[in-house]
Parts: sequence; C-alpha cells; structure tokens
Amino acid sequence: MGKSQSKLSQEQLTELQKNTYFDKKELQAWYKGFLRDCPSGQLDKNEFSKIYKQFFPFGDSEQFAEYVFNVFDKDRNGTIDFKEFICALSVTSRGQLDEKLEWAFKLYDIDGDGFITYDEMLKIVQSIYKMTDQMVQLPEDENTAEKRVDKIFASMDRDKDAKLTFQEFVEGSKHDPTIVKALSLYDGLV
Ligand SMILES: [Ca+2]
Ligand SMILES: [Ca+2]
Ligand SMILES: [Ca+2]
Repeated sequence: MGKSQSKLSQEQLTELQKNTYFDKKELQAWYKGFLRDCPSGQLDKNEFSKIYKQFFPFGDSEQFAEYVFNVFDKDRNGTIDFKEFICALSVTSRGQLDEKLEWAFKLYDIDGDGFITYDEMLKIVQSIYKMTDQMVQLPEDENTAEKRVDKIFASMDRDKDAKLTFQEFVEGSKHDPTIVKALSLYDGLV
C-alpha cells in the first residue's frame, strides 16, 4: 500500500471492498484514521499496543496486544499495513461467526501448528485477565486463568489429548461465545 497518500486510490478501494465488509466511505474514513494514528502507514508493535492501551487504560494490555498483533500481521514482516489492519478489523467486527472463529483460532494457536495446546491457551487467557483485571467480575470457578482454561478444556477437548483441533475449537466456541467476544478491538465503534 502507498505510504503517504492521504486517500485510497480507486484501485485500492475496489480491492478492499472485495475483501472486507466495509463500503467505500467507511474504508476512506478508516484509512484517514489509520494514517492519523500511524503516519508512516506501517503500524509497529509499539504503536499497536498504544491503541490497546486507550481501550484498557487500567489493565496491562501489552501482552495481549502482542498476540493480536501477530494475527493482524498476516505476512509476518513485523508491521501492520492498512490492508492487513482493515481485513482483520472486518473479520473481528463484522465477520460471520465461522470467520471470527478461524481468526480466534489463529490467535490462540500461537506457534501456528494447527493445534491449541493447554499452554498456548493459558498464555492468551492470562494476557486477557491482565488486561481486563479491574473491569470484570468473574465467577468463582473462573477467577484465575488456570481455572478458566481448565474449564474450557474440560468442555472443548473432546478426545482429551490436551490440545484442541480447529473442529473441537469451533464446536466448543459455539457453546461459549465469550471466547469470540474477547477479540473485537474496536467493538461498538464501527
Ligand atoms: Ca505485515
Ligand atoms: Ca499450537
Ligand atoms: Ca483434542
């Protein structure tokens, strides 16, 4: 994507319209906002984590932001360009449940080997707990990350091999919508 142009070209618009759920007007508005937060057009980890801080000013969002960053950064080159940003945003904010689950699976499957291990899920859940610490009251049986992950694995890990396949994850998540909900970066603002 172009670096310093202030508007998306017709060509870029057409491409992004095909790949997202946003219309032209929304795309231009997001592009403007993206460049305002990130004039270079390439969002790095630091800047990305600052965005999260605005939404979770009282918790420690740095770790969670880092995991989310890795999913946004599709080509893994260390920065998020506008296309990566808006495509991820489109899925997390307006995607169908199946798309959101696919996205969530990528987040939890930190090493990308196609399985979510107990440790991988624990890392993500711990980072979510750190971030939302003072904002949410949790029930007794979910008030630590370990308890929560135990509970998730008890219900999702059907064959009890201590890792979740995409299939197990999808079926389990349909019974526990909070897993998907935790992901929406700009939820309510789009
Ligand atoms: Ca990238
Ligand atoms: Ca994995
Ligand atoms: Ca399993």
